[in-house]
Amino acid sequence: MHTPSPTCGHPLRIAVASFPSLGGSGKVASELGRALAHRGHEVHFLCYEQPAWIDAARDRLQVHRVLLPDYPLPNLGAYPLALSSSLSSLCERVPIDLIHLHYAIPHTTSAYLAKQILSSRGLPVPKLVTTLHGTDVTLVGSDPALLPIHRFTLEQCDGLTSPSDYLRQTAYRALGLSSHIPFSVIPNFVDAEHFSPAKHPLQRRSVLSGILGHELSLTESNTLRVLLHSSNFRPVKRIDDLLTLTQTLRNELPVLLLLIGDGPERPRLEQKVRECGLASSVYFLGQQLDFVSLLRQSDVFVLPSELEGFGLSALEALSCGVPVVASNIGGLPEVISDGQTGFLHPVGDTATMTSAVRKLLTDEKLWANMSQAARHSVEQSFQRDPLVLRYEELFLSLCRPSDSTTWPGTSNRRSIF
Ligand code: GMT
Repeated sequence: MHTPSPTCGHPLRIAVASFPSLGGSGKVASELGRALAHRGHEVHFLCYEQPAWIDAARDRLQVHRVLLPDYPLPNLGAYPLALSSSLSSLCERVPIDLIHLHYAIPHTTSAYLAKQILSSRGLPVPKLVTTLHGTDVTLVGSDPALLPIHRFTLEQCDGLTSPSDYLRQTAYRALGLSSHIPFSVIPNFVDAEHFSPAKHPLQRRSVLSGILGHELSLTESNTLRVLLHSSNFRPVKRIDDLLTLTQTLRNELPVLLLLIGDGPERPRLEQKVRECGLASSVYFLGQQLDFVSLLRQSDVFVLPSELEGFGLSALEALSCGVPVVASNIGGLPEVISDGQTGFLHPVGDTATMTSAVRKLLTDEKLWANMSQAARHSVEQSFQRDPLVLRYEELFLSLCRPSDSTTWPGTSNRRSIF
């Protein structure tokens, strides 16, 4: 394996706990961990299964499997406790400077317990930083069943971050967090080189023929209008609104709705599509690790969610030059500029969402302007590298020894490389 030349003068040892599945928080954690490792930091991921986006050797980081007990107690997930044990064991073996938790529940409580274990044994304790992502503040985080432990452990962190100002404000309000904890807003980011607009419009035909299962003529593929949505298929995504919208539009235009992802709502939605006679217009494509080629061939990305802490999937679409029609809620207005990179409408207002999509599908000039503005907004505000540096600065500032000019990793600790 090629050893990276550290581009940061003060390499840290960072442990990351995140969900390994195909959700936005896991994706952000993986991208950030990979980028920090390439900057010369030593990055350890702790997950209960192999994280979907990480190839440890290629990404120059280490993945530690959180081993769950063979005999889990009924109804009591052992993961939070097992993660605590794994974190404290890792910190005993490797002098970890900072633990970064992605999605607070249950990660922050596990890390807090790990810290208690280490300090009870007189061992050095790492700094804790939690990135709140969405429902760990809203639906799950503010649930009275969890609120006391959630608030307490968040307040034990050395730093908090969220990808949107909306989520930061909501965390203070809904969780009643005390204002003394440093809390930064660091927007989510994309690899804008990877998520880039289509360079070869002719690919559209082969991509769409592949999905539909039959050869399309050039004219057919050019006239077909493609809507895309990707999510974890939970009720909060309001995919029914998307079906309503498609049902209206398909009477006017040749429209295809591509649904990427999986989750609890999928079986019900598949049945609804069949019952409504939409099967020839709506395609469930399942989990896709990389669907950039589909994004590039889409005309509009639609995200009618009830709530979004940020809306990473919308950002990926904008980066590919695909305008977004979404709910005017949560962190979405911080990602999508209404009237410029897409259109925002009240949650559940399927009529106005439908007319916004119709406008984009029928007005070529409007689409071209929005597509360009969408890409430009990502280049201006959501590029990976400057935002990774914001995290790095935060981590370095928290780990800088208060009483000396030496840094962890450069003095009395073994060197990383
Ligand atoms: O909060 C969730 O339901 C899951 C979480 C995830 O792991 O994907 O999604 C949240 O984090 C993403 C990454 O920061 C954001 O882009 C999503 O908006 C946010 N989801 C919600 O707030 C519903």
